[in-house]
Amino acid sequence: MDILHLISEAIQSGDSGKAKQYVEKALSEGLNAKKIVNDSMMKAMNVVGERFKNHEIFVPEIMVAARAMKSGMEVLEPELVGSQVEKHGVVIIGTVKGDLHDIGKNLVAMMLEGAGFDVIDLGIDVEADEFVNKLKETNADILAMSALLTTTMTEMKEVIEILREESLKGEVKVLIGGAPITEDFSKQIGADEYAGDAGSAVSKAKSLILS
Ligand code: B1M
Repeated sequence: MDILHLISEAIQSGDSGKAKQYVEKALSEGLNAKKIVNDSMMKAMNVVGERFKNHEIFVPEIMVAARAMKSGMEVLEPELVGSQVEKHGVVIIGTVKGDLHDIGKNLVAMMLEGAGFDVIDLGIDVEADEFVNKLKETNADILAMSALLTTTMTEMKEVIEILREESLKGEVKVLIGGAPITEDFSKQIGADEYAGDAGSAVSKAKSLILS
């Protein structure tokens, strides 16, 4: 079995030790961190998601898989964050209220940092007011929100409404993403940009700074 396959298997079975060990091995074999994430770790989480949808596994199994994914990501963090010198701007990021999913959000945060953004990560289950207060406090350039549930994605609209009410819309650019988010939804709620994955979140954030 090749190393990417081994990482995927370790994540799917929730074996954090093996996930960490195989990610370290993949790096030592010269594999690129982004390739490890995209061609192995993400795929593993998609398999886990499908199996959950089909009632083959349940929340506890997803939790151990998520833990294994995180232990692999910890190994990759220095590679993804790197030591970019040119600074692009400040991004506030968080997963919206009611939503506890943070693996994708963390990946986006790491890649933004790696690309030279200063990232303020508010974590998960972030209230609309918390986003807006942090924005006022820091004068950040971009407000980045993640949602993984169809039931929580509507929270993004609430945040944008508050930005409008407080005349902050336009002052800050709003970038959104997460599995259920689409370009149409982004337009519908008045976000400035939508990104489908962490790589495009970086390019969209850069273009927002220039716009
Ligand atoms: Co949950 N979960 N989960 N879950 N979970 C999903 C999202 C689900 C699709 C599974 C399924 O049914 N197939 C489903 C949502 C259905 C829906 O709403 N349509 C679901 C459900 C139902 C639930 C619960 C309700 C289950 C329950 O309790 N009955 C519950 C809700 C809890 C809550 O949030 N209130 C729940 C709980 C959990 C765990 C806590 C067990 C765990 C999360 C652990 C954690 O994050 N720390 C979990 C997990 C792991 C998943 C799946 C299996 C994997 C998510 C993941 O980490 N993917 C997921 C199924 C799936 O996505 N295939 C599922 C890997 C990650 C790197 O990808 O997060 O998509 P992702 O991020 C991508 C892009 O989306 C994008 O870039 C990232 C990488 O390129 N992106 C952005 C993300 N944020 C972005 C922001 C941007 C730009 C791009 O700009 C700001």
